[in-house]
Amino acid sequence: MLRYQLRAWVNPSCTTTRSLSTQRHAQRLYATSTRKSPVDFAAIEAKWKARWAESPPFQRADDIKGKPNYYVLSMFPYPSGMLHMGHVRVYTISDTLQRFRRMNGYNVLHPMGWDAFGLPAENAAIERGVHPAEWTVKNIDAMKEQMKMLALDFDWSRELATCDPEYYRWTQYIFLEMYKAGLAYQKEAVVNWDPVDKTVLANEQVDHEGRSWRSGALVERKKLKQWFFKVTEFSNELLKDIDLLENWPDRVKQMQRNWIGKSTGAEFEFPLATPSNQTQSLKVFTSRPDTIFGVQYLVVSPEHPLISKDSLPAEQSSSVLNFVQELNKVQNMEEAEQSKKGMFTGLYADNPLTGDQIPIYVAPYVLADYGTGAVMGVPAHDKRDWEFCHANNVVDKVKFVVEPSIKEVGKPLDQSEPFTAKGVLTALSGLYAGMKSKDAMKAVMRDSQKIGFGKPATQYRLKDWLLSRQRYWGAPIPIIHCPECKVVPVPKEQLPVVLPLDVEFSGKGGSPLARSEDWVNCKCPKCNGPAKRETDTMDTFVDSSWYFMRFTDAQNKTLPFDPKKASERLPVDIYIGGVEHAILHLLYSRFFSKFLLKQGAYTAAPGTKPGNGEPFNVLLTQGMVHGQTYKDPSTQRFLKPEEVDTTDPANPKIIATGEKPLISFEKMSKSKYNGVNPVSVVQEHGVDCARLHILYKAPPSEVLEWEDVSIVGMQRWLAKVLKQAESAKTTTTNGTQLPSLDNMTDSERNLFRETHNTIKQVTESMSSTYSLNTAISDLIKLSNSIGSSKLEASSPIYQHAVQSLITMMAPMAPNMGEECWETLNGVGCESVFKQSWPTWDEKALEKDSIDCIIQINGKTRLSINVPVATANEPEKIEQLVREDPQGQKWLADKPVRRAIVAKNGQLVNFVI
Ligand code: ANZ
Ligand code: ZN
Repeated sequence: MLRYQLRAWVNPSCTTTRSLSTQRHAQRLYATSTRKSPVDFAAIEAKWKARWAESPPFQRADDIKGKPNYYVLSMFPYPSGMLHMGHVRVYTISDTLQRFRRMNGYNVLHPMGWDAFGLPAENAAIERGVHPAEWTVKNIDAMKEQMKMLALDFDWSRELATCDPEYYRWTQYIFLEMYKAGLAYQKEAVVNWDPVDKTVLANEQVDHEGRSWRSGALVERKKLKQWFFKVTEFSNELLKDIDLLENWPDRVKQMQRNWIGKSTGAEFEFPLATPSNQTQSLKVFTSRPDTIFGVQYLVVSPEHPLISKDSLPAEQSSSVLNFVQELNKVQNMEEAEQSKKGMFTGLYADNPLTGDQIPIYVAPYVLADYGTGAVMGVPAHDKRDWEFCHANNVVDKVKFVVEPSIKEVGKPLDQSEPFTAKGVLTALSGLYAGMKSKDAMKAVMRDSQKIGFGKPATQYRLKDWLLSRQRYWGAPIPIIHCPECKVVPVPKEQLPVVLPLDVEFSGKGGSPLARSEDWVNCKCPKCNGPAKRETDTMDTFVDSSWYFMRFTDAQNKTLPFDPKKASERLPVDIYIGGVEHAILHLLYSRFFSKFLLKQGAYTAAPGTKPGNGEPFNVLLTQGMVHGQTYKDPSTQRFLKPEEVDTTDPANPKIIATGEKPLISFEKMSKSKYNGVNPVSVVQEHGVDCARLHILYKAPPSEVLEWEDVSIVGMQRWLAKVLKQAESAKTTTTNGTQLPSLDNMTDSERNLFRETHNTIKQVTESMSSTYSLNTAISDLIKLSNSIGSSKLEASSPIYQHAVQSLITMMAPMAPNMGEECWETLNGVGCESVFKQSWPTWDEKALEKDSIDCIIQINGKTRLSINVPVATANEPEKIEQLVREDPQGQKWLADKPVRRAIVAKNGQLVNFVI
């Protein structure tokens, strides 16, 4: 469906829905496979792929009534055209969890789509002359094929691509809602400007020397009108509600808190010594009002309104304005902020609390968009102030007004570096001398409030979201600029504002949209006069801030999504993705979700915490996949795989020198030659082994060190389970004739206990701890217990064990899960995925006897098996010891004077 829409848009005459080449590609996948396993995984996978295509084992979420909903979501990918191991990892996790939920009777939503706008497509157009739309559609096709190869079960009926007009129409709709609510606005902001190509550059297009990736020109900072979302309106809610996110990793929550960065302190308003009619005073934000006596100067940011011809004294005005202009030529914002440059403005202010007159400077280390864009300089107690002060010789002597509360008697205060901690106020602090910082802050606040000099203030580091991009490949901002009516939103019934397809990509002379005159020129919806379209497009983070909502109702033609459908499905129950999105994507999604809840676009589902609009209940951040690198120990050069002889995997050698290479695991990258292509892994080892291996190698949230030597372990295990299925093959109906616990023999009881223990452990791993690696090791242990059990394969308890094993393995290894299930139950049986997840009997977990360590006079002598019922009865244990030949030897016929039972009966010390 999706491809239809997109293709129709790209090329209205296109009718193919599936390219032949990708079909052939899929067939070719297995042709080269070189397998060593006795099991023909390729054949088994091909068989089940066909079988599932014919009769899908799962119903789609919409088809099921009366079951609880469950929404499993993995972060949708950018369609680069090639899956990497990180993708394979995240989708394997989500597919496993969603299959588990279905088998537990949930009505699961597990959708997939494409984060399809963005720069790479546009670069491809500039470099290779392919249209971004065409390039994107081709990549989507290729990646979807690869996903299907991995037996990932997504609900493709809800597939979406953010570059599809049917999707971005609603992105535009939500933008208009934001605009109407006063949350989308325009203001000037600094952008990277390429003076040669005359175009705006994204940060990624500026190299570390500050040069344009294309023209090589030094990039300039230029102020342009930009669109913003007022995220800061939600600062407090976004911060406060982090506490509600019980199932998010603490690390991510802390990153969100730091990003929002709430800071409390004071705002002081310093009167100017000679006020001009433009400005009377200068406001600063400080987190340390206790240092007010240490203020030796004030500093404003270069963008501060005080830095203007009208406000500056005539004498200094031109040199100061020159200084600021020069600063703007510094390519890199960050570099400017790091620099210690500064200049005296010629202005002075009064400090009403001290009576001092202090100079005002301008310096780029003060940020325009934090606090008031001005600071009080306290060199003794702030590192940046200290550095600035020393670099510019601002004062003769730094004034230390706070000292450590505990210091050595007689030792003078160390004045060689700033003292930034809180402490006790020194004699230089006037009537506050001797107070602790904490008390001094209160006292200073009280006194300065009385004289109207200061007031308490809260600051957030969070800034409004600059969302406009001077790019082509993004959702057009649905705004029209009319000379008469100014900014006019595009009426909703005229959405989508579709990207024109016939544009030229040269990378020069501004954005292709701005040069597309037919498109730019339009009529004003208000006065019908000639007007122009906004040519900026939206940041791709806008697209991804609401896609999880669209999935709840992906085909809706009249709204972004139906409120009822969204309310039934939201919040997402579990969201899985890379930790690199821990800040922005999650924060913006939280912002959208809270906004849309307020708008009534959906309501909080019953049973969830009401009204907070948090979009993701559980967040599972998966770790990176690192690849094995080989380095030459003498030159530290990274070696290509073909330079290393790995015939003996335990002993790799550098072919040229015979030396042992240095081995480490690092982030996969071309320059380290350590990338792994998932397609070749699957070709070589099979889908299920690849899935199991990836889940087994590390807990989901930790770094996974990929090597495929040990993947044979998974092949062996799967072969073993298949054999066990074979041995337990049944013709009779299973599961009905299990003897009761009391009637089981010891061997039966043992295997039964192992089975139920495993069910309990694996269920917990799948539903709450998500330690899928331990789930696999628990299953391996169970198959070992089955292998070493003395029971006949026809024993109902043996069969029950094998059945449970296969059922629990199926979500992770779906092909082999089906194959083993069919082997066990005969051709024509129902899919393993139609089975319900096994449950455990708490009683079966109880051990009927325990091993008890026997000490005689404090020395360990033997261990005996004691029935659980007698574990805490020393007389009975003594009896058992005496019945044991070994025990009899130690106790002889000496009377026991005292018996001490420890560790719940697992240890008994007899004093004789
Ligand atoms: C005087 C002072 C004395 C400061 C001292 C700190 C230590 P947080 O806590 O992160 O919010 N500041 C304020 N506005 C600024 C701006 N626009 N650009 C750069 N720095 C700015 O930081 C608050 C502190 O950051 C403020 O407190 C101010 O320096 C600085 F011993 O004021 B302080
Ligand atoms: Zn108009």
